Amino acid sequence: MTDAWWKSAVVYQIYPRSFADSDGDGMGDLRGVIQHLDHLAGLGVDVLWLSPIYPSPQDDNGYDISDYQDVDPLFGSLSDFDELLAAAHERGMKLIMDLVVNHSSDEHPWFVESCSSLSSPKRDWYWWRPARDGMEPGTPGAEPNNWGSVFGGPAWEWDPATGEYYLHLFSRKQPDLNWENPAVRSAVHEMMRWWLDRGVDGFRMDVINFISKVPGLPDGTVTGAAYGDGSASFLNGPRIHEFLHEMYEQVFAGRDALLTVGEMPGVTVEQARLYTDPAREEVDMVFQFDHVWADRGPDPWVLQRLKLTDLKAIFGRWQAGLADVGWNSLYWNNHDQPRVVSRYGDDGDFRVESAKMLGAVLHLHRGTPYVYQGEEIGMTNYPFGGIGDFRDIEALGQYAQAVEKEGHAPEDVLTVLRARGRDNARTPMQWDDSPHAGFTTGTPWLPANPRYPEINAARARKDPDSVYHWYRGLIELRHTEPAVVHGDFTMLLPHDEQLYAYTRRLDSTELLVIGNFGGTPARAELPDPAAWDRAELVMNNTAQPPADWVLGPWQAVIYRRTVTP
Ligand code: TEU
Repeated sequence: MTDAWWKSAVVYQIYPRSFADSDGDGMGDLRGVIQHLDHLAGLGVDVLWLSPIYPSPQDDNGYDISDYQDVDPLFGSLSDFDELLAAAHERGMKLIMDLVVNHSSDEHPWFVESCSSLSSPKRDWYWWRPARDGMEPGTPGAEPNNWGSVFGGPAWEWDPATGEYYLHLFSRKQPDLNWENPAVRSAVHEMMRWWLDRGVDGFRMDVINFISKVPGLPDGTVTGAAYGDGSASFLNGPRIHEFLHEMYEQVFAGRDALLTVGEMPGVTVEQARLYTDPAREEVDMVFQFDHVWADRGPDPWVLQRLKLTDLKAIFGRWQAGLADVGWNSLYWNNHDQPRVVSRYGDDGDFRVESAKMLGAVLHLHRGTPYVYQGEEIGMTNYPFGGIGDFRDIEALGQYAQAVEKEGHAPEDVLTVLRARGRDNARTPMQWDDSPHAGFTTGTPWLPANPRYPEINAARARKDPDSVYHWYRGLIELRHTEPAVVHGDFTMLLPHDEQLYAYTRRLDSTELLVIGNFGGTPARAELPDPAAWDRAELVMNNTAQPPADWVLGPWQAVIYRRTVTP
């Protein structure tokens, strides 16, 4: 397994709704993706991950699926999809789908049938429970337990027709599927095989570590928020490894060259070793969240600045923990995260330098890097004003709960949503300097970031010093330098609050990566600087190499040397 193809691969995530609109309805679509494949092939990425394109009421932008085996007309048709898949394959890129099976849409026929009566054969496909003992169903506090949903409000919705509640960890239009029921599992497996038979190359599995629940669904811990935290009953639940191994056997066994990545909020290193140990046949890699929660304080509505030593401790732990078994995925951005250059970099005067530095520091770790659309041109957060500017169900739901139920000041909540809200990632991809950034000829569903005349793909492709060409270089380095893929990782300067430094070593090749996470010069106090005297400077994001190991603002350097024993 050491030679698994995805170890030297880079994945690019497409959020189809915001990528490119081919028909002027303001919404991105599959033909829009086809039109821009050369931008992606030019970047050198190996795999495309498509966020959900299935029929959906779009309550959570497609993460609420009402038919797992079709394409939403918003995005096109199955034949557009086949064309996209063939066009990606022709360019040597694989394509993986988003698998959203912790929950379906409430408009999925399975759920519609499940609602139809207490004795429906599909009743047990979801989590139905009566009201809390002695409480009047449908009244406040009568929910079967105290859990809150991720998007605000209770995790239970009352169904007056059958007199019971159903569980939804996300919106009430996303009822949780009951994985205890073997019929649910085999229906999911069958659907997955159908996509693989069609030619897709794997899956990114949405909140897959939530699928096994403690069936008693006990009350969660009371935290001071409006609802309890039930996560102990569903994060990495009792049967999760069994379910993933069964999925492997039923769906993936005997098929070559696939990629599976489980999105796992709250996963620990110890659990990830189990999930990604090839001998256990579960998933190839997981998305952990520690490094994107590093700037989250105890109060969710108070912004906390990142401490670089925390970030280094997190990555150091993951690199060490998955060194001998399993594999890391590496990401700064996706459709749920704010833009990294605005978050951990400087999106003002040093936008280009800091975007490049962040890219280098991430990509040179051991693991498979993921690039989210727009990251490769250094796209920034959007200047949101009031709550009316947001579209994301999470932002709207959390705002309502925090302001109306918990008494937080609206301005405090807005400050956090502006900095961290998911809509920052979802504004249209900036293609060129024409209206709406060249995303649509119509009215975009979310406005383009006003910085598009300066920050756009056409301009970046023409400029050899752009973030785009830097990312292209990082991807090429991964493809050509085995030490990037397989080298051992050693963190340096763990106590430095400004510089991020580490080495990678494979046989006689050693790489040194240093990134300055600040706008002032800083000197790297390397343990053995003389060893690097004659090293080759492979990449440098500023005009000058460091003199006497002093890095300029947001500078990043990658050195390579041959180690003589
Ligand atoms: O996200 C899972 C998840 O935990 C998110 O709720 C995330 O922690 C949060 O949004 C950060 O602000 C996945 C999808 O990526 C997300 O888009 C979906 O909304 C969610 O699952 C439900 O399917």
